[in-house]
Amino acid sequence: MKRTPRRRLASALVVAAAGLTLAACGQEYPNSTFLHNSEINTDIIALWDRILFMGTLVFIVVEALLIFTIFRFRAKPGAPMPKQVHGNHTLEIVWTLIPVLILIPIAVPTVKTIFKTQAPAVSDALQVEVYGHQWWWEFRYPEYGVTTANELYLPAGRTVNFTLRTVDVIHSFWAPGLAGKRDLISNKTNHMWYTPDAKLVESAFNGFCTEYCGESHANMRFRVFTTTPENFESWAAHQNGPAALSPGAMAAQAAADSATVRAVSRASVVPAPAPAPAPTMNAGYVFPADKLPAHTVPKTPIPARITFDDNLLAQGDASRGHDLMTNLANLGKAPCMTCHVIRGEMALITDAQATGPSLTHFGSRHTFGGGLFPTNASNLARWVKNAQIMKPGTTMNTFGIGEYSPLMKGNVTAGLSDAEIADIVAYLLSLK
Ligand code: HEC
Ligand SMILES: [Cu+2]
Repeated sequence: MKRTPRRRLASALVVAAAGLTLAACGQEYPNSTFLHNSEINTDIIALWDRILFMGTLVFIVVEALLIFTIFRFRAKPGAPMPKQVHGNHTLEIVWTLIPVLILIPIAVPTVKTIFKTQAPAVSDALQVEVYGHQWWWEFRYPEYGVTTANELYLPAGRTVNFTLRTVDVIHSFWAPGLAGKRDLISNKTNHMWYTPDAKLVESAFNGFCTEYCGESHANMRFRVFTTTPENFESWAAHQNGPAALSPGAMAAQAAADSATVRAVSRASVVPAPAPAPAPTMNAGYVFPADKLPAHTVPKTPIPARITFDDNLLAQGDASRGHDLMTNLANLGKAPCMTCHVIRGEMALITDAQATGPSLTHFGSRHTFGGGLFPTNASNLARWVKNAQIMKPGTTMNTFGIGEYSPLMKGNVTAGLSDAEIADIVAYLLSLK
C-alpha cells in the first residue's frame, strides 16, 4: 500500500488527537472554574454545559446539511438552472425562527444567572473589602478589625460578600477554583459574593489579577484558604490583635505579668504569690503549611544578582531587628513605617494610610510580595536587600548598601548591611 501525503497527514492527526485526549484525562486542573466549590461556580458550569450542548447540536446539524447540499446539488454538465429562492418569505421566517428557538434556552438561564450574581448578598454574609494595589492585594475584614495582604481566609459554608475597590489602576479579582472574575475599577465600588462549599474545611486556592495593570501584573497573586468557622474565628481574633511572638509583645506581656505578680503578692489574704504565667504563645489558627497543595506554593526564581550569605541569618536577632526598625529615621535611613504598619509594635500611620502591606502578622503568612515568594528567611533577606530587583516596578525602597535601585537609578548609600538585614528578617518572622 502506498503512503500518500494525505494518508500520512490523517494518521498524524489521529495520533495528535489521541495524545491530546490522553493528556486531558491524566491531568488535574486545580485552577479550573469547573469545580463545584461554590454556588456561583456550579451556575457557571451549568451554563457552560448547556451552551456546549446546544453549540454541538447546531454544529452537527449545520455540517450535515452543508455536506448533504454539497453532494446533492453539485453542478452537473448540462443541468438546468436551479430554482431561485430569493425573496421567499416563508423561508426567511423559518430561518429567523430557528435561531430564536435555539437562543431562548441559552438566553433565559444566562440572564437569570447574571441577575442572581448581581443581586445583593444575603445580609448575614461575611464582609470582606478587597483593595487592589500595584501589585498586591489588601484584604480587610471590617467586622473583625483585620487588615491583611495576599492571603484570604474564608469560613467554609458561609457566604462572603466582597466589596471591590482599587487604589490605583483597574485590576480584576479572580480565584478560579471558587468563582468568576470581577473588576476593581477606579472611583467605583463593585461587589461579588459566593459561598465556598461547606466541604472545603481545609482547602487552598490560587488567585490572580486578570486585568493587565502594569509591570508586575503577572506578579499580583493571592491565596484563598477555606477552613472551619471555628478556625476562621480563631484566625480573625488573633489577626485583630498585635503580633504574638515579637520582642515588643513579649516585653509588654512580661511587664504585665510581673505587675500581676506584684499586685497579687501585696494582697495579704493570699499566702503565696502565684507563679507568673508563661507569655501567651497562641498565634491563632493559621492554615497548616504541610496541607498546602504543591500548586499553591510559589516557585518564582530568585534573581541571582542579589547576593546574600544565608549563614548570616542564623545570627539574626529579633530584638536587635525591632530596635533597628524603630530607629531607622534617626540613623538617616528610610523608615519602613512610612509605608507599613505593625500594630501594637511601632506605627507612624494607620492601616488605611499604609501604601505597603500590613506587617502586623507578617510571620503568619505563607507567601509575600503578591504571593510571589514563600515566606522564609532567605527570600525575605533578598527582598529587604533589593525588593525592586525581586519584583519589577515595586515602589518599596532598595535597602542593601551598595545595591542598585532601578527606581532611583543609582546605588544605595544610606542603607542596611547584610547583618542588619538578618536582624530585621528575624524580627519580621517573629510577627506571628
Ligand atoms: C516607600 C514605601 C515602603 C517602604 C519605606 C518600605 N516598604 Fe516594604 N513594601 C512596600 C510595598 C509597596 C510593598 C508591596 C510590594 C508588592 O508586593 O508589590 C512592600 C512589601 C514588603 C514586604 C512583603 C509584605 C507582604 O506580605 O507581601 C515586607 C516584608 C516589607 N515590605 C518589609 C519592609 C521593611 C522591613 C522595610 C524597612 C526596612 C520596608 N518594607 C520599607 C513599600 C515600602
Ligand atoms: Cu492588577
